[in-house]
Amino acid sequence: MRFSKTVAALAFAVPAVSAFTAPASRVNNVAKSALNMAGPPYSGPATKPLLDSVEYPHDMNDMTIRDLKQLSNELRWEVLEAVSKTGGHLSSSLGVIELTVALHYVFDMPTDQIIWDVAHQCYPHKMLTGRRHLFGGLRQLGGISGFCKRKESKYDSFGAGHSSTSISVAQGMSIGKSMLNKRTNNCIAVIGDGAITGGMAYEAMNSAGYLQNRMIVVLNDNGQVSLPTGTPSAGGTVPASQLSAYTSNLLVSKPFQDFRDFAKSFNKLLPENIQDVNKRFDEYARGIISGGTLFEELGFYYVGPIDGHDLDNMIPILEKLRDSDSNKPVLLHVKTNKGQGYPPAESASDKMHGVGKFDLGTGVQEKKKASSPSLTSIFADSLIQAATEDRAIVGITAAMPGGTGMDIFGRRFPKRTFDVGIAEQHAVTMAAGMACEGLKPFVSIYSTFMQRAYDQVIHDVAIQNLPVRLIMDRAGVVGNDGPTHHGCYDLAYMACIPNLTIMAPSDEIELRNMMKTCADFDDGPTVLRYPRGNGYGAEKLSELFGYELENGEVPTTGEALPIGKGRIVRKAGGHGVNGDANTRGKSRDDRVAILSIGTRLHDSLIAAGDIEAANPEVGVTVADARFMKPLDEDLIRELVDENSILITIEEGSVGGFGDHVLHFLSHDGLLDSGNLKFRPMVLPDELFEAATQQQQYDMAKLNHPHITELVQGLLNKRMKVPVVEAQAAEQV
Ligand SMILES: Cc1ncc(C[n+]2csc(CCOP(=O)(O)OP(=O)(O)O)c2C)c(N)n1
Repeated sequence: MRFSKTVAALAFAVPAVSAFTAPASRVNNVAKSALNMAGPPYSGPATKPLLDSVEYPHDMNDMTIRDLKQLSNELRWEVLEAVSKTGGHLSSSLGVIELTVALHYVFDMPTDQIIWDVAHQCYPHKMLTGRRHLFGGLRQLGGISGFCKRKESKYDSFGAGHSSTSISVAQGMSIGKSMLNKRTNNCIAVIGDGAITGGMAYEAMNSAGYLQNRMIVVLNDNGQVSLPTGTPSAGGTVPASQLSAYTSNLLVSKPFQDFRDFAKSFNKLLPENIQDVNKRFDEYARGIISGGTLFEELGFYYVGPIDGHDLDNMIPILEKLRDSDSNKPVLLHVKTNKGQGYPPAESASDKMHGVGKFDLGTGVQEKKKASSPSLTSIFADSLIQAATEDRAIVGITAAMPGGTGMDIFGRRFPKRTFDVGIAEQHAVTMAAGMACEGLKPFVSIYSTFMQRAYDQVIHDVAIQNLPVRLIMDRAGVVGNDGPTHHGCYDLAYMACIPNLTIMAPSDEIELRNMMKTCADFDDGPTVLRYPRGNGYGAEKLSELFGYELENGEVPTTGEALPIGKGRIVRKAGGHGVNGDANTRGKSRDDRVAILSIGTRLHDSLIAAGDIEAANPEVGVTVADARFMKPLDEDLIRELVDENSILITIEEGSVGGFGDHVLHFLSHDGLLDSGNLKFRPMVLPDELFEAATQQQQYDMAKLNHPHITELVQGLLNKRMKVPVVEAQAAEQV
């Protein structure tokens, strides 16, 4: 503990904070601001003496509040400098600089536990816990993660990336500590007003209130729920949360103002030395009838709202909570600004939530020039087209309008766009309800976040065979966000559910076709998954995929596909390679088929050319399954009939497409004769840490050289057979 408890409590369950006897300041001349934010150009301190003196939180022990303010300035600039070089989550970290400093100053990590919800705001925390020097490798191959990770540091109490888990974790830890008779210490969940819209947070608060475990929930309220906040939607252009609207009213509500007046006059009756410290706390304590009600009803002791950038205020309040003997859960409501202290972030519509590299002086981000539109924008455009023709079509997002393209749809059809906050389960079941009434809901959720809504997909959509369109963006490996964000499992977890029709496009033309298929198909639920990234563009589409494009342009409308039918894209000796179909692949032994679903078609085609170039007698056929479900059984039979080697390839985990094909092969008797070599290529059974998407494909061994290598190995085996037999005959 940094301060002794000397001051008696007021009439609250939480004891009073110590008289704040600040040690002499370690900085003599901090009055002048270290940050120049009057720019552009914006600039920061050339040296960071206080930050340099903090390797771990205990190094802050002797600091005064004045020092801590200076430390916060230095830390803010350090975060800006680091993220400007690597990219990453910027504004959430900027918004919690003072909160992080205060929490680490008051509490005693790692004995006390701070659990950061989502953990995209953890950069200042990492910098104060021994990892400042590692920020050059933030979110890079071999570098530190952009989220908290237990294996990275004992100061990362719990790993995250998905939202709304922190209160459950804190409660579990609190129960663990008390059952195992560890000393009474603090479990602190820091959760944003976005993350607290997730249902799991309420499940946790409900149970914490009922079980009455000691824990502190810090509600970091910055009025930003979705990414970006304020997409035009059926709820208006506001944060997607009634709770957010409720908490933002707290500061201005009449009862709150009345209470503050009352608290001030009451405090005047107390001895002066207690007044100062208690003044702040009392103003925020649970008697604030307007604010506490919701959380009080759930069984929490509510404190707030307080200014999360005001260390003078925040530190004594945190100390009070720390020193309380109460076993009641506490909710401390803190108001912050996302992007605080950096004008370009504060004023940006997305608050510079997730950024690439940027210029510190101006805040301008480096934009890579994309040669063709992103798949997300193609999805949005296709949805707008479909919705223009069909009034029953609506779009739903769970707090990700920007990432899913629902913001584009929302601008065109605000009343038909629904942002439900971080509530994937609710989004899917709400869509099921809409489908019952004849609407055609397109629910777009990143593959990784759809995991949250698994039971809803089964129980509310599939079992009732409701025509909900489940759109999964970011399917497959996603790059720098790492393991919590990969969309690797959806083919496996969706394909085992009856009634679903599941598609994965291999390129942007196919994405449009599949969107049209989803829009037209009304006999049951459809699932469409596509990766993070851009289309290939006209040149590649015609050169590699063999499209004959009208006027050399990528089509901007789609055509509905026959359900459950794949297509042959390349025949042996086919498009763009030397040789022709008559001279190669004459016998079945010389014929190879690659059956791809989704993104790997591109690499399959390159591999096919390379294999044929290296083996003049061999012919490689490449097919695109298009549908994971229903499987195109006729196509598989045809490929087995004509080829002695069959490879399946997908950007998904084991248990997905390849396994379903294998299941079919064995039950259809296609393996019985023993003359088929079958190999499924899938993502390996491991977690891919942060890296670029390309590096991750390489690590996964799903690029064209890996396909070539696998096929070549099988061809070599085939060719070795007669040699071995000949040698064996000689020996006899
Ligand atoms: C289950 C889940 N759904 C969606 C997301 C994507 N996401 C990351 S941060 C974020 C907004 C979080 O808002 P808040 O908790 O208020 O933190 P802020 O970004 O405002 O700092 C969202 C929707 C997620 N991480 N987890």
